[in-house]
Amino acid sequence: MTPEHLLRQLDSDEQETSEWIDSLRSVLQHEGPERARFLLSQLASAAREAGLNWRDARITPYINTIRVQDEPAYPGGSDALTVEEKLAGIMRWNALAMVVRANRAYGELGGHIASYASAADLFEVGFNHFFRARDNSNGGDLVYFQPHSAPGIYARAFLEGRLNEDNLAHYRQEISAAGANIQGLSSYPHPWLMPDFWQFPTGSMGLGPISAVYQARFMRYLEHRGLLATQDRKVWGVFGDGEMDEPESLAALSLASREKLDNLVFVINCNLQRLDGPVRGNGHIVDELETLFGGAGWNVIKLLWGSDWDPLFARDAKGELVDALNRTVDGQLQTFAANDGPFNREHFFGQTPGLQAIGNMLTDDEIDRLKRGGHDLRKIYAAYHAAVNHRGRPTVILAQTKKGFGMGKAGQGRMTTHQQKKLEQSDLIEFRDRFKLPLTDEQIERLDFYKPDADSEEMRHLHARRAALGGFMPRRVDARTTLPVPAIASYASFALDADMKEMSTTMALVRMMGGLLKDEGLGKHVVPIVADEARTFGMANLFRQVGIYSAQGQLYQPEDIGSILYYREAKDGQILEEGITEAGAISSWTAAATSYAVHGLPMLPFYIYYSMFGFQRIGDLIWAAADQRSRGFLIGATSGRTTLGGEGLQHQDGSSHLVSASIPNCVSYDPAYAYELAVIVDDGMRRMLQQNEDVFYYVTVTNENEAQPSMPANANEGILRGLHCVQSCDGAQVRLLGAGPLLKEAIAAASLLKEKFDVQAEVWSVTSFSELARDGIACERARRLQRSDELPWITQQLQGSDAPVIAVSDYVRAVPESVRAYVSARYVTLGTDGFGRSDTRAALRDFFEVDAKWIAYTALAEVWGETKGADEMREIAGKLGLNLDKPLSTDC
Ligand SMILES: Cc1ncc(C[n+]2csc(CCOP(=O)(O)OP(=O)(O)O)c2C)c(N)n1
Repeated sequence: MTPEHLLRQLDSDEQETSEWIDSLRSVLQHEGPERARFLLSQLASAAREAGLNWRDARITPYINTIRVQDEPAYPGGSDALTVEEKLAGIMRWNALAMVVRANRAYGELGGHIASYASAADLFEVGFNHFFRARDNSNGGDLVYFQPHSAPGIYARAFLEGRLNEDNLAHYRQEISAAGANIQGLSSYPHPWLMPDFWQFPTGSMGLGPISAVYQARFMRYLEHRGLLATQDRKVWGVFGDGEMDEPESLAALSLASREKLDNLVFVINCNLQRLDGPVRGNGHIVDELETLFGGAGWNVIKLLWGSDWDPLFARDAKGELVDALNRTVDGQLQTFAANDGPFNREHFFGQTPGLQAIGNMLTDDEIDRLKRGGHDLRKIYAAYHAAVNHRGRPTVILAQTKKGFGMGKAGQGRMTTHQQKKLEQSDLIEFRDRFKLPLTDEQIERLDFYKPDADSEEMRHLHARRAALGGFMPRRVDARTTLPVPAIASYASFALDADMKEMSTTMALVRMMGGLLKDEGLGKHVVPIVADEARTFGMANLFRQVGIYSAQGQLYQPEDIGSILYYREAKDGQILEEGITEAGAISSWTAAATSYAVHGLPMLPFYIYYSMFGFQRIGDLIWAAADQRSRGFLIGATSGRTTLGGEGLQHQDGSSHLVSASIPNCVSYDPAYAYELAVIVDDGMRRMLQQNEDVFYYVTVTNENEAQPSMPANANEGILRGLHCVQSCDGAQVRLLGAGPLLKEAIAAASLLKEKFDVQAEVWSVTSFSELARDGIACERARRLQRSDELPWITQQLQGSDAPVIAVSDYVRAVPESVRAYVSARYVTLGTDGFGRSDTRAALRDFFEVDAKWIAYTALAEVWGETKGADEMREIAGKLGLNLDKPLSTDC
């Protein structure tokens, strides 16, 4: 039972109630809304003082928020409405034809009809009246499109002349299309595969909403820092009601209102269904979302009923209709959507005599065609108009629609409609008739695409509207703008000439960033991002240097104002301090990392985080950033399963390099030395900012202090390709490959081997197993396919000796295993498979068998091979202080 219904039952004195309400109405009429609001808040505080514990129910009745009398006139009047309705019908048909055709040809391709069928009108009003494209005078609006509505966006681009029949015929056939020199159409918005079209990949539910919020916030950041005028631009997000179940969808709602993002509009397509069935069969998803968004401080607009309901509400003097709508749960509303006029008359309007009388105002056919708000262009326009004019808060429009709208008995409101890709001829004919499409039965049978004549009213209107709004969209532009990259010596000479000074690679990175931030050309484009770990990484000095971004500036005197590193928030602050939200921080990073294309303004974000909470926790957001052709640095700090020490199981990362290696445009490094890091940062900046390569860098740094050598001569290429020699040795009996923080263990092992066992070892630093493996795969393939004789870098470097090679990494063994095929000598890997532990680095490295002693033991076992028996090896282990009977690290 809804609150209003309950209230009515509880009303013990209806006359008193109506006197109060009349007073309010009279105040409103004679003194206006401001006074009414004041009185209500006075009442509320009197209630509070009296200890009534009264709270406003956040749910409003199940009707439109915008009253009929407040609706603005529709631009272009009824003529425009008629043409735009026709256009929406054409888009629906072409989208449907595209999906059904593809599946007639290849049943496995999939695709969706019902989602766009429900969203078409929401999109059309946006395209015809609100969504502004980027043109010379305006950066334009940004729209995050519901992914499985993509067919509708293609259908529109077809009418606009941006896509042709060949493109549409290659929906979900990107590879075959490329073979025929045609641009195929991606299943979902995909900037990697359709780089001139899609801007934002939204295919994974929940990522669109959080990305849209942080994009709107990033635009404010650019504005407040004086880098870009963004104030009259909007970010629109059109999402599904089912999608709102994803935690990421709701994760940033309070940030959006806290930051007063009135440049942000969400349109939630509440067709009340998700894939399997109703979103909230036994309740109202709209009311639930109203509470959530309203509670988070958003302006909420319910857009539930079309104009044809207005006369019915006008007749509803006793509130029976509103009551019935309040009572009717979503599962039932779906059933009403799936059934015809007589069914709805009997089961909805038949509930009470009063409702029956209201229902009698309409024929069965009119009842059948009663529109939900999200299918009524006039109502949609009113909601969008209110949203874009609302100040001080973001707006959400909860638009009620019917899933599979117009798909007839076979589809509309059916449980199975989400995945429906085939329609019977009779359903297609019904669809044609419903949307008055000028297509013959044969054309319908053949699923012909339909494009009105160029000089038709529809086409002229469509082009005129887009011209007025700045051109076509979505459109992705990469103007290939470059940024100056400072000379490496200007910010990293301390690392290149470290001369055995002690520091951690994290410290080195932060110092380099400090230098880059000061650079005259590049500095202002650098975006340092943290998720409440700046102090952990020694970044507190940047607080003062460049300030923490805050739209409000700093409204308080910070406790540490007297210190030189005080916590400085500023409206033009440069650091994005996101608080404890890795999902939010990576969304900011992506906004900055794609600014070169989205805003035509290249930025260079460094997001520095606990490496465990990166690829593992927010891997899907990183995948989407990759898809979006991000350029920037992800810095996995406090990395390494044995290097982080004390933190234990949930903090010690041993797998991020495995995942990062699987992302094609992610270049990963696990450097050991500050000078390696400097070379990597320099290279990354050059590739991303000057050569406009669509790559991003993942670099792990650690908090272990160590003596940093200066950079040896000729190391550059090896560092970047993944392997360089740091201790060569003529006639080495074994080669030790150490990665990142374990390089020093390999070096110590070499000394042990020499001093205690007279075994000569060479030591190599592996800066990137994944780059070595990629190179290996490419060379091997070229050898097979083109009979190329180029050897992989690792093979070249290690050739000329068949001494065994021992590789050690602070990541799982699968990381060093990835290059096995390219090492011709005997190859043994040591890694940190298993759960982390809280203990000292020394204890952890012994536990995972990756310390100098275990490396030395492993080397001896390989060098000596079968010449030494078990007893002798046990004796050696004893000398080294190793326990050969300890369990495997994965067994405990
Ligand atoms: C993270 C993720 N989980 C699951 C899916 C698969 N999926 C695609 S659409 C969909 C249902 C979407 O329902 P809703 O958001 O209500 O949109 P509608 O199609 O009803 O408009 C699901 C489960 C996905 N794309 N992403």
